[in-house]
Amino acid sequence: HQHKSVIIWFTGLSGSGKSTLAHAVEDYLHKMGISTFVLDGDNVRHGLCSDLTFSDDDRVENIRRIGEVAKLIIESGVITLTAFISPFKSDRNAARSLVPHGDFIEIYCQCPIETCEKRDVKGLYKKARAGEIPFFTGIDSPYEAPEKPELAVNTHDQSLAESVRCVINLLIDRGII
Ligand code: GGZ
Repeated sequence: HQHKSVIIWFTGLSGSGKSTLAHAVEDYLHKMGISTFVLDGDNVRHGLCSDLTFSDDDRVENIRRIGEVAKLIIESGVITLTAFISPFKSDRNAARSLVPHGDFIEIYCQCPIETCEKRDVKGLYKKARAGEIPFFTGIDSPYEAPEKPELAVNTHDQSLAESVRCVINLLIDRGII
């Protein structure tokens, strides 16, 4: 299947479903015979960025490295999906500016913090509320929501399958797949 290699950049709070959605979109693309790569906390925060904390400066550096790596991967023709909170607008825009116009698809996983906190898959919100994790995004560290993402998916009301459909439709509409 012919495709354009782009960066699909998911942004949103911890627990908003970025990584789940990125992997579900990846599965869909694989079934179409399209090669992809997912960068997320599980493979980046433990390796390439294991020297970084969650201070503002380190988050900036985290996102800078991820943008550069994603750029390298798309040069090999592989669609790259990134799933990081990426809380700062300026960092997301810097990543966007690394690649040609149209090759950066920003997807906002929109979900009220109350829902993320209720899910609390890893128990991190609970720890953050107890003061055990300082500078937790949405609690005592900011999240700057995108103003004009290519797509916003409501992961609170929508099923995973519906969110995947929205992403795939966007890729089709833009002639990427
Ligand atoms: C936010 C934190 C923090 C703090 C650890 N703030 O739900 P998770 O666990 O898997 O997703 C969160 C992940 C965020 O890492 P990112 O690299 O995506 O962040 S950023 O883009 O801001 O650089 C959470 C866990 O790491 N985590 N401490 N203080 N999330």
